[in-house]
Amino acid sequence: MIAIGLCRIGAAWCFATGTMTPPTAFAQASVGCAGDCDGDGRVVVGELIRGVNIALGQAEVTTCERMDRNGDGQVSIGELVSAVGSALDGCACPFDFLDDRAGEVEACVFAGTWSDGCSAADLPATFSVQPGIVGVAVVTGPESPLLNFIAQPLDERAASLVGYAYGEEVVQVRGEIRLSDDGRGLTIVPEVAIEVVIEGCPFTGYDGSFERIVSTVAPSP
Ligand SMILES: [Ca+2]
Ligand SMILES: [Ca+2]
Repeated sequence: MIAIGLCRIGAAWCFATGTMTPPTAFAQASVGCAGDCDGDGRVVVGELIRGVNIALGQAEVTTCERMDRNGDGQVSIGELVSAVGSALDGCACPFDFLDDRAGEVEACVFAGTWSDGCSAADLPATFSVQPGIVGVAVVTGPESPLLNFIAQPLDERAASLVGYAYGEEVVQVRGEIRLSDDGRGLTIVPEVAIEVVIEGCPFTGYDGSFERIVSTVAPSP
């Protein structure tokens, strides 16, 4: 059992979660930057070609295990798309919850949108990853506080919801945050209803997408 405290990146609030048992997956190596076969921190055309060859069954997955994000021994179209994203956007912020480059990149922040299900407009949101913490900040209206979710990574694609903060209120809540296979869609599923109303709708869940890296924060020397 360990005691951990969580803080939202760039925000003034923190809260402790008490004692938690770290998930066993926590200590396992992650797959790192999508498509970066040789682990040099970038994805080049030759690596994309290797991924295509694996997808076509013309090469073994062992020739580039970082293409196979979900470890099923195959390279899917979604996994190729992730690798192309790495080639275009760089490897500094891979779209997963466990990052074996965590010593080099302290925090990654992505921007996206979500729909609350009863509003026509998509609302801005940010998604941040730093070692051991996943955070999602949701715009709830022009005059309303941000709704901040905090979660603890379980594996590359799943994180265990710890709690949320809304204005002065900090509430512990269980549930799950999950990334889509291509790493660009994100859902938040709390186990119980969250007492926050957004544009007249009670918050029941989140289904959003994240396309753009906003910033990276280099670790302190
Ligand atoms: Ca590479
Ligand atoms: Ca796969």
